[in-house]
Amino acid sequence: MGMAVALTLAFAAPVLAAPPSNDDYAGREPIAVGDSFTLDTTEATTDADDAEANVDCGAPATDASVWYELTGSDVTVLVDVSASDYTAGVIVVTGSPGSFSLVTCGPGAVSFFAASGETYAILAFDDQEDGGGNGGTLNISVSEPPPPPEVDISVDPVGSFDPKSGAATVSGTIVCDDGAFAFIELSMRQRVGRFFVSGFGFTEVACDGSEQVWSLELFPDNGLFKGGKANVFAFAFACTFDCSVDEEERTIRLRH
Ligand SMILES: [Ca+2]
Repeated sequence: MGMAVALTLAFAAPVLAAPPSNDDYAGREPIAVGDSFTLDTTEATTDADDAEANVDCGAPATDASVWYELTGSDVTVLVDVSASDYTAGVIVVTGSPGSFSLVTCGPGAVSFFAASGETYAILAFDDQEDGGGNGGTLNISVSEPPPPPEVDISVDPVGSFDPKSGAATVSGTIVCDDGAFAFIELSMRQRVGRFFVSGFGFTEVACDGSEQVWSLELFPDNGLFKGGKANVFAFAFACTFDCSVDEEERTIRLRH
């Protein structure tokens, strides 16, 4: 029976970390939709090219910056550095040093339409919003942003009113995709005698993909809401990276 001899080779950790090869514009690394990279940026530096790219952006700092290059293909792309272990920002420019033209910039993630035939330089950097350090583990991904969330609002056929205050309560349901954030605006108009009484309200909903009930108290701008018919216009928009809209207009009945 033989005996396996394991040789342990101890590799010394590098004592001097070198700046990443894409520290400067000239070393920019190709990146494409679907890519996701991590990179140690602690030795990356900032320079005059960063400052030029930041002129029309105004990020608080462009420390520990590294460059990527994306070739457009007529798709909207999402560049996300928010999973980095420091506060990272993104600047996207076209052109070359001395003639940069800002496409977009922002903390955490940006999205933009990457046109076919255009080359985009992407700068990922430490914006120092966390107050210190120089870079860290950059986590950068390029993907197509998710489609705008689905949203569907409905208004209940019967609402209520308070004869004392003249306020009305209108309710309904909303369904919107999990993770989206929705905003509901409601306006109501009721004919009371020779006049119209109107009211307006809004509320927010954290979407979870299931049907959720909303209810809004509308205070009349003038006069008092009363029993009877009223016209309601409900408008909902739900957003992730993009927003979508749904609206419903209906006549409801107000009861005491
Ligand atoms: Ca740099």
